[in-house]
Amino acid sequence: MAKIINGKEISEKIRLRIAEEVKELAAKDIVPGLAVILVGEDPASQVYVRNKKRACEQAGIYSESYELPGDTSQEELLKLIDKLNNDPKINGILAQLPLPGHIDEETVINHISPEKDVDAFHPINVGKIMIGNYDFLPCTPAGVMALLEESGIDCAGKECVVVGRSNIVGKPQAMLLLHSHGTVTICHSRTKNLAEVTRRADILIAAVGKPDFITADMVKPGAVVIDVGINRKEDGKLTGDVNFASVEPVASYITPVPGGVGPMTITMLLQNTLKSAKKAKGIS
Ligand code: L34
Repeated sequence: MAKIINGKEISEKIRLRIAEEVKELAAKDIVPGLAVILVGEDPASQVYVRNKKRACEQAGIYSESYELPGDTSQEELLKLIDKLNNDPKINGILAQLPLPGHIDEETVINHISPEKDVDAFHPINVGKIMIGNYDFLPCTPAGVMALLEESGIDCAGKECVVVGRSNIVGKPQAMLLLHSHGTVTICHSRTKNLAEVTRRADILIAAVGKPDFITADMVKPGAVVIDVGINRKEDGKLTGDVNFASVEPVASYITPVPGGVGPMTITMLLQNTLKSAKKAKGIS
């Protein structure tokens, strides 16, 4: 029987700390501001953006959201980003991914000022993370590290296996585990004998985007299993990349979906926005 890592509860605890710090800043007339841009009407993205707005309100962070039609041109989007890059009320800018097919995500990400890149997707921030001297950490991998830390799980010397190699999760996740002194392996669709590799993991991070991809036979007894996947089943219910029912009895710790990594992604976004606001005012 695994201990369930409650991401919602841990999130609430961290968000309270953030809200307190935001309140202290308010006394100095400093209000952190976040701009969230959503292009198109993807229902899942709409939910995440709504959750982000609400989380800002609850933490006392000013937020603006731009919900643009799906046929918005790349040029218009870049113009909006220019405006936000130059707006002193705004400390963080986030373009919710995925963007519609006619817009080049890399161009958009590169257009956001690195100082306001609270997703940490800009190549400057990616490079800083690689070196280990960074301002922002990408929200989802940072959320995973916070879950481990808050659960008292130390990565030093452990076999950490990340399944998935995306720029948003897999690659930066591996780097953060390395910074925490884990022995890190990244697996992907070309990995041979995947189950053999995942069974070595003391800490297994699933970020593949395929429901029920990780099954009990792929997990070492006593492993910590973190499920980054958010997949929507035909009945509309959310499910992770881990087959929870079969893996839970084998693992020592496991995160649920929903209520695991998802809320932490948003919490780390608040943290990055706060950090950016402080940096803009010369407060460290
Ligand atoms: N630019 N695009 C950008 N930044 C991000 O950090 C994201 N991500 C991912 C998708 N695109 C992005 C998110 O915000 C995934 N993601 C995200 C954020 C929040 C939640 C899930 C994904 C979340 O709130 N999850 C809840 C359930 C929500 C529901 O009911 O659908 C949970 O408990 O997991």
